Amino acid sequence: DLYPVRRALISVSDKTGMIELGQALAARGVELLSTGGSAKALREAGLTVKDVADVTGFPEMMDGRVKTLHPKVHGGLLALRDNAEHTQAMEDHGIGGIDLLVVNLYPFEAALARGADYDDMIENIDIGGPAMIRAAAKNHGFVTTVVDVEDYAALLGELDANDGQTSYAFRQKFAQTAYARTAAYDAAVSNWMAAAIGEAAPRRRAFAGELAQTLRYGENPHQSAAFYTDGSKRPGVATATQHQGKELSYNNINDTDAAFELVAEFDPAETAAVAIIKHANPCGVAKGATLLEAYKSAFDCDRTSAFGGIVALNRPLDAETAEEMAGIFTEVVIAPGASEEARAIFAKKKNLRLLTTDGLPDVLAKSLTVRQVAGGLLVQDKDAGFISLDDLKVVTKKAPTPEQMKDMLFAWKVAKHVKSNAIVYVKDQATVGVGAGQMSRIDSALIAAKKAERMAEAMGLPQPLTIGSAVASDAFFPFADGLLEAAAAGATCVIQPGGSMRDQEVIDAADAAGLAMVFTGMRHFRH
Ligand code: 93A
Repeated sequence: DLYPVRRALISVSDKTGMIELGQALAARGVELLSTGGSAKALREAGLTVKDVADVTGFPEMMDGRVKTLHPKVHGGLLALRDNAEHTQAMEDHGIGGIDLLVVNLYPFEAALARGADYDDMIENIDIGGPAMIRAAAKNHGFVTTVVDVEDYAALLGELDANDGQTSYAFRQKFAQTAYARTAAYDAAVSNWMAAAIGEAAPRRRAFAGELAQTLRYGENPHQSAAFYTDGSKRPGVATATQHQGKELSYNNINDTDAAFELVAEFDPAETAAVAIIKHANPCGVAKGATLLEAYKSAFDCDRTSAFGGIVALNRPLDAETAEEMAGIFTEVVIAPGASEEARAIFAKKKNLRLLTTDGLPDVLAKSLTVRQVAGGLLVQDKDAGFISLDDLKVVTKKAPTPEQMKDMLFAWKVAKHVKSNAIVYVKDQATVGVGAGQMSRIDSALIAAKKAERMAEAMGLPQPLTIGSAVASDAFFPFADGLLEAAAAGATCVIQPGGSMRDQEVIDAADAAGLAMVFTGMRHFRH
């Protein structure tokens, strides 16, 4: 199953490592063919290269749109070397076999990331490259296809191990990668087009991912798992740099994402903010004049659950906050950067993983969330819903004070990131009770209040922090009972979407209890 590499075609947009590869191939006696820019660079490095234009007898034309789309190229890639008719056709038409194809495509994804305009995007759609990749990969019985710069070393290793040949298994594996690459490429093109024409539900939708990490297991040890990036390069857990500690697990990645997306709700230019996450739900979120202050307040919401939690910061980690965090067992810390001193402090905590990114996730960016159901995929816009003061409608006799308004808006932002049914109590820009994921709203209200009571006892406070708090509900109260439970816990103002058949009943109950209440007109279910 070994097949020799005698002739290679190199056509790459990303020229990283190309010269070295060309030299290594030439040194192994491989004849080189190449397209315009690639050929030029190889030649300038002193290599002997044949232009594809000389092979086809056609110049590269139409701004390069047509350069390799020719039977002399595709025949050389597709011909079955052990088929008499195919080899006869090669001979009849002067087609030389191409045993190795090295291609990386026009940088469509990079153009997308930099927000290129429509025409620029169109020009960045590679046609000849994918055509060659698909042809070479189809003929993996004889032809080796390489589409990633990071695979050059493996290719050369394979040639050395097999005296200038590649094995069938090697070619097959690289063919699989090649088809995944062209699939991902076309997925990016079609998703870009769907967005460009404002098509929310295209009849066909393609998804693709690139392996970032194989995971030891999934949510549980008997489930296998892997982590794929979507190519968007958005700041977040998928593109973060890990500075220390063992590999992240499936659950770590999920929780880290939840933490970072939540803390990104708070503009670092305005305030420091910290979120502590357990099982994808916040067990403490706070703003503060400093990260340290925010961290302490977030921690005080639910010290019990914060143990072994995942912490996200909206500003680069500083030394004083790192010092404070080092006192408690924390699984992961993610921040848009970390000072040298902070890193040195964490370096002593071997089990703590520190991740840094180049920035915060853009909470308003349009993107999709995908969830699998039996036999299908559920796709929706990511919840980038956003309300400001002007959107709020005061529905009670009592109007909230400016302080209450601030706490309600804070609670609302947090509630968006809490699994439904979500009830969030907030006092002085810090959560003081979070009720998550209950099947009844009243239970979420009760659980959050109960936790606040327990914290008050543990901290030796005279009364729970929910006394005098603002409370947010991610969806409307269907009955007055949930609201009354929050009032019993000491909440004095309420933020909720409104829109229930029994809104009036709920408003009356709020008035009777002396609460101020605002409606957002927007719901934040999260399941
Ligand atoms: O415009 S194309 O779709 N038409 C082609 O026939 C073609 N052949 C190769 N783009 C084509 N390519 C691409 O050119 C390759 O996929 C590669 O990304 C790039 C390399 O061009 P150069 O060697 O001139 O830098």
